[in-house]
Amino acid sequence: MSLISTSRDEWIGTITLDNAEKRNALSSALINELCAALAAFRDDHLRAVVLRAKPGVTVWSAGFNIDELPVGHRDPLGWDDPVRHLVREIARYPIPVIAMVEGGVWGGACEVVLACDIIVIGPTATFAITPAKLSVPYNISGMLTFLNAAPACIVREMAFTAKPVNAARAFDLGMVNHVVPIEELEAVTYGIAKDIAANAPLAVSVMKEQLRILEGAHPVSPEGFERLQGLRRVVYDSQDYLEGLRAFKEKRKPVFEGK
Ligand code: KGA
Repeated sequence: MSLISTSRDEWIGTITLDNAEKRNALSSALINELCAALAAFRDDHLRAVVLRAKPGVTVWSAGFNIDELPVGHRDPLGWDDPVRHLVREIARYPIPVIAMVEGGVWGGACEVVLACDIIVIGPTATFAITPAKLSVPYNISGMLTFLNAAPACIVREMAFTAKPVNAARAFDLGMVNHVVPIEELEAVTYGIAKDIAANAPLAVSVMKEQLRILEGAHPVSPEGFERLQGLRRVVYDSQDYLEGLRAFKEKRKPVFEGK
């Protein structure tokens, strides 16, 4: 059974997350389907893609599929993890991707949405950066996605508290482009997609790539990189990491001891 559905209307493609039972958690299966849909739209030379969930969802996506996180002593969010693949795919995708969001956006899904080119949300949208709830060391490029999307003090508050930010605050902080009443969500989103599709696709595509490269222009020294990876390793080698996974499976609050 498919975990997403797709449709297209002239130059605009739509990908709809469609696994409500698992709250659209970003399993490798779902991400594989999503990447295949993106590839098909690219091959068909579409000009804008809308990434959405089904109307009325309370959870847009619950983030990384926690059941697929490795059980200890292995980087849970390394180069090859499915969310990293998807974020890279969206960032390098030659066509603008517009996230249309209602409901909760958690952890890795928050990064995916913030990696999209334009974000239009309804009043029920919320955004949470959740690694501290699980004792997961988020990866370095992922932290950069957050830093490029919100002021540093807000990223700190979101990452340290893991509390969701509501739609109005996300808009006030400049994290999203538009917050609109639910009945206008589709009209505003597809209006933007149509404006993009009416413009010169080569120019749009090159500007997207320019912005990606400029946003990523944060050199890190080899020593700095190794230090960050070493610090992350302490977290995924910890008992707290195992406790975070166990607590989620057992549907209880984790008890973290800082070791
Ligand atoms: N991974 C795997 N399964 C998940 C999941 C996730 N992230 N979120 C939900 N599920 C499953 C859940 O186990 C349950 O399965 C079903 O989806 C419905 O969830 O039916 P089952 O087999 O028991 P639930 O909890 O009953 O739904 P709800 O009451 O509507 O609550 C929705 C939320 C989203 C509030 C709740 O499911 C939740 O708190 N999920 C975890 C959210 C989260 O912490 N996500 C962060 C994932 O980590 C992440 O992205 C990383 C790596 N990170 O932050 O570093």
